[in-house]
Amino acid sequence: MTDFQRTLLTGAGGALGTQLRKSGTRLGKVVRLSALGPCENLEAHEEDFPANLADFDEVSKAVKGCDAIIHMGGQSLEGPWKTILDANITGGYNIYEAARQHGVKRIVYASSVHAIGFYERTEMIDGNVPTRPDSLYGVSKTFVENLGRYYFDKFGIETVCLRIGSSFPEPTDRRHLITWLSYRDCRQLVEKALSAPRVGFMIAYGMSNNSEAFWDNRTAAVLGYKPQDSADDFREQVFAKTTQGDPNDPAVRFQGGSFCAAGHYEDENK
Ligand code: 15L
Repeated sequence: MTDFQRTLLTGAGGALGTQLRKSGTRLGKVVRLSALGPCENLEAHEEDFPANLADFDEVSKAVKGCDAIIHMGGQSLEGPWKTILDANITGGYNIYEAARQHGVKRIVYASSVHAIGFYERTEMIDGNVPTRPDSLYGVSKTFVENLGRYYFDKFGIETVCLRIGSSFPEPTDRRHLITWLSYRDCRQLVEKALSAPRVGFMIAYGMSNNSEAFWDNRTAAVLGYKPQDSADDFREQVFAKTTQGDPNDPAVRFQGGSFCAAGHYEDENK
């Protein structure tokens, strides 16, 4: 159970934000929901606070009165540079700077596998390896991770960066058998990141209890995370529907999958 009085959940209208709402008051006594537009079906402990992440004044008003933030908002895939810049990079700065100005104590940040996507699948990495982004989206994730480090070192705001793998209802391809994070485990991981007594600045991976792994996730264990689900249960059905692929294809070779094989977004979407 968290001690936070009021927790801001950004990206509350997105797929994972919607799942996290099911954690109820385990996220905070009051949970302030924020998305670009209004959120619906509010529970008694929820309040709605739409804000554009790229607008500092709007973000500042949303953050004021909160003592914790779960920052899920922004662009969740590769996209136009301007979108990444506004929603993720400026948006991330606005969240941290508003947090500093309003005395927020802890931020849980939805980072991504794409911060380290260009590690080979044959490499076992932990949260301390240098980043190797596979996209401008991945670069934006490393930027906000670094904001978290800076705002902890200089101002003492704690951050847990969760490098989320593939959080979907179930794994649908062979890479997901390694990177899958069930919705239930995603909720637990965020709850633990909020309720652990002291986290400082920490990077953990968002994966379920999958027996195939390229992440050493001991920092998540430090938080008390004990995943309940496993992609192993879907192995047969995924193998029946998919093929191995060329091991030299960047989509198969690297941890970031298809993001590593894709060209430059702006070139391909003129
Ligand atoms: C992500 O960061 C995305 O938000 C998600 O939609 C998936 O593409 C995931 O990574 C993944 O690589 O599986």
